[in-house]
Amino acid sequence: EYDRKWWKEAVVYQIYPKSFQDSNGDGIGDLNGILQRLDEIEALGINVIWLSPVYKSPNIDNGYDISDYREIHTDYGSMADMELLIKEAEKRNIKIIMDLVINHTSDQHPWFQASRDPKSPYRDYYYWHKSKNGGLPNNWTSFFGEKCWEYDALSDEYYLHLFAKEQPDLNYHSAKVLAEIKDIMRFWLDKGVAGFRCDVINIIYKSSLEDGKKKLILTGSEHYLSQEGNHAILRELRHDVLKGYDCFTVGETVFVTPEMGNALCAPEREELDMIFSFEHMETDQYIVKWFKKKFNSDTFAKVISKWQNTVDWNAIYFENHDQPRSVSRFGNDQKYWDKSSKLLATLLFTLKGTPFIYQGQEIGMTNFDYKDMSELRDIESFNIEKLARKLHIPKSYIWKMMKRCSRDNGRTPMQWTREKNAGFTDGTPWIQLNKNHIKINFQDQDHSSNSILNYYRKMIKLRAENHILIYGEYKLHKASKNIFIFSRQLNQDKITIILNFSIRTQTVNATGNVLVSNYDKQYFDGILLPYEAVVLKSKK
Ligand code: TEU
Ligand code: CA
Repeated sequence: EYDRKWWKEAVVYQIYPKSFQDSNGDGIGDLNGILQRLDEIEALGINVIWLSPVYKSPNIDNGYDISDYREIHTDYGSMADMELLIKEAEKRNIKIIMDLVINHTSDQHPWFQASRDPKSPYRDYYYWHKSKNGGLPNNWTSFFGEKCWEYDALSDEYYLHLFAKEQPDLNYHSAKVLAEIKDIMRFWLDKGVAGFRCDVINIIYKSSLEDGKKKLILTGSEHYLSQEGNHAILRELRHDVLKGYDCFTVGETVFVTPEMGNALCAPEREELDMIFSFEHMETDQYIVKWFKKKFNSDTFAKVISKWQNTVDWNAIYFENHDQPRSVSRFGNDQKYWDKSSKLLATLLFTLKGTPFIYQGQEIGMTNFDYKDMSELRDIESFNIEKLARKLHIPKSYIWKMMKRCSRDNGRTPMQWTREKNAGFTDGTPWIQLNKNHIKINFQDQDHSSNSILNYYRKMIKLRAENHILIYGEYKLHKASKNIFIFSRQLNQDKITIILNFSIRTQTVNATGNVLVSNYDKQYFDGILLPYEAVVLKSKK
């Protein structure tokens, strides 16, 4: 038999609170808003909600800069609202996992403020260093395209920040830091949350601060990517905290290879339960995401297959709050918007691993329709734009980069209705809605039996009712230009998934009874229409 785990059988729904549902007209989504939408989430068949950060934060990076891990941001409500949300979700058999952002804090966190004093007991919570030869302490570069040392006049030293300068990195060489983190984790687990999504968790331990080998991106990363000290921390958190609760962890792990992935989430290592790997999300870019190349479904399929074959249990995802919308990227958001959204859903729920849906994906939300920089809100976009201007990249090209790659593509508010502001808010939204909510919205799709939304519901139900789609062995049959075919096998049963990633008709060789077709076909004759997805059942 196979190793059953509730978090393997679950489907997770990611909520980006700021853009989900506003309940008090201030234009910002909030906890009460989520509470009002629990029925919709339940009806989708969701078992777990991953809540992007709702903690106290100056919101330089929308909550990924935490100034108090035990308080709720007043924009989102109160701790009482949070407790109510956990309770109401539980009534619907929905668990909540929190975002655990522990590589860095906000520069407004009391720890950091205290640490600016060289004599403070908090000094070693962060990396403070003197300038080296009149320059920065080392030559590392940050994730957001800037230098990663910031000078602080108060202490006349520099501090390390791998992200924005308002996000100083914590120093895990100090045992006090890890002890604090353990307490924070217990605090939330005791409130009844069912685990954590761990932000950039494979870079938290810096084994040295020496100069890095000069690279196009992330100079210095060989000193902090998946270091042995990082593995030791994860094992310690598992042993001292997580083991005592019925919970799971999913690590957001940047720049991982399948081998590194296994070292982080193979069960016998007792570190993480699963990870978000990035390789499939990087198949449409050169080196960095800002330089896109044409999406090529066979590379996409091959990369996915490689991970399916090497990592036994992975988080399956095509979208999150850092990524453009999948239908605009891997599908076709014009003529084949409906079919290609459904094709991607078919893939999402038939791969081996725990599927994660990002809010709005279930109705096929697309990239933003903004006209210029003034409509953007993301700090990463602002920093990259500044850098690109410094490099004399033409303005029109910079805007093209933003349109295709800005994280704000995934952060436009949830499109609930066709009305003004799409039922997201009665006030002025903190970021503009996509005007296509007239065509793409939850309410209309709820009422239309063959909508994308209802297709998601159908696929989630199918997965829940067929253990073969959860525990069955993965086998690649074909990853060629435009065609991706694989199967799942368990005992004597076999389910074959056939996907046409092109706008042309294709012929393939496959037989079986049709379980699902995004064209509502009853039988399969080997002919695939544009963006057709079919799921066939047969015996081995
Ligand atoms: O993301 C980490 C991360 O790798 C991203 O910054 C990524 O490089 C970028 O989004 C690709 O466009 C996590 C969070 O998901 C992100 O929202 C935070 O900004 C970041 O960590 C810092 O906490
Ligand atoms: Ca609000």
